[in-house]
Amino acid sequence: MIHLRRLSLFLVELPLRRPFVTSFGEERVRHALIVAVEGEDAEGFGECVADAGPWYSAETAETARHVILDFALPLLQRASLSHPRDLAELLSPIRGHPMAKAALEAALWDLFSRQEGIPLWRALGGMRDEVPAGVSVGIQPDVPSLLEQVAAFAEQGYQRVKLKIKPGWDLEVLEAVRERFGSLPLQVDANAAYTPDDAGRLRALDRFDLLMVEQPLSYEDLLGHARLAQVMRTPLCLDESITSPNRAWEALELGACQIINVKQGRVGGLTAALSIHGLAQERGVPLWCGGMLETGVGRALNVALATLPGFVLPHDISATERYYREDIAAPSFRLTARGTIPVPQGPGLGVEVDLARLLRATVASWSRRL
Ligand code: OSB
Ligand code: MG
Repeated sequence: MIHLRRLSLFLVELPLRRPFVTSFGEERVRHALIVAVEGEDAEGFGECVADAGPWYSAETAETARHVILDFALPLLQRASLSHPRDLAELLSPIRGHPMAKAALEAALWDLFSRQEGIPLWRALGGMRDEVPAGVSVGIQPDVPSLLEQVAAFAEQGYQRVKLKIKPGWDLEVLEAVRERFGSLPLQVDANAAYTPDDAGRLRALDRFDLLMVEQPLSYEDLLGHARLAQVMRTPLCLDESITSPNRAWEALELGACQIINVKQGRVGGLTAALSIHGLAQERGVPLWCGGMLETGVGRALNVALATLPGFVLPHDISATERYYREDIAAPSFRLTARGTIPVPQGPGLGVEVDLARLLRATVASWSRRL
């Protein structure tokens, strides 16, 4: 049984080392809602991946706080859970809000695995002690700046580079990157910046030998992606569209993607991510773990998930120093000479939240007894 005494939320603002620009906007500061649950003899932490504004997803850090405190907490107070995987069922009366649910579930997984004295990756059924690291490079002011950044990341040893694209920052840019880095494993992510009318432009991406094109069309448009997949040689990967195991099943049934970017925070939690993993394993669909510029807490969650056997492609899991000067958790994640991130071996997340740093980054907090 998981006995909970207290639930606390910390809204933190952590400045990014460099602004991160995508087709949907620019992020200079990461706004993260950190969830802490206090059990009998241990504490667990989770991180909500929702941003300050509803640009990547409908959820925001503020809607997550509202849903966790005003709707999830009362459900939690009336129930007793024997395992973190039971939370999703308990919260099922709440429609939507997968990011809010995932953050709470993550804290329970951390608490549970700490109480069991095992690392989270083991509790999830993982099987790796390091995970292949990729890096996601935002839209740059000009092509020379992009080439400079890609060169630096390739030099550091990242196993593949993902370029953010949008109409006008795509074909010419890829031409330049391919010319300079002939054999570098490359993929692109449009964050839904194209429409079915752009099919011609998207087909032109086929000549750059990309590992995949991620989320070219609207988050709502599974059928559009299925039609696009028919005319493209490059595999399609979905990110924003996959908000639950059921949506993953629909996408695969429709042929809307050949690859899934799994973010535990986007699909409703680690348990939901495990069911997507099961689905993908049955069908031989390759998975990789996406990122949302998480702090060390969220990064530890992603690393643990990426140890599962179906996660076979390089992840958007980069070293801490790629994102932050000072993180709220320690130790930080480093890139090995092999281009991997070692999996922490301590109990739970395997990283510790530095309370002083957490409080320094906190702009608002809430705490409730359970
Ligand atoms: O689409 O994968 C995305 C960051 C914020 C929001 C959406 C995305 C991303 C990234 C960065 O691509 C991945 C990372 O955390 O390194
Ligand atoms: Mg993406």
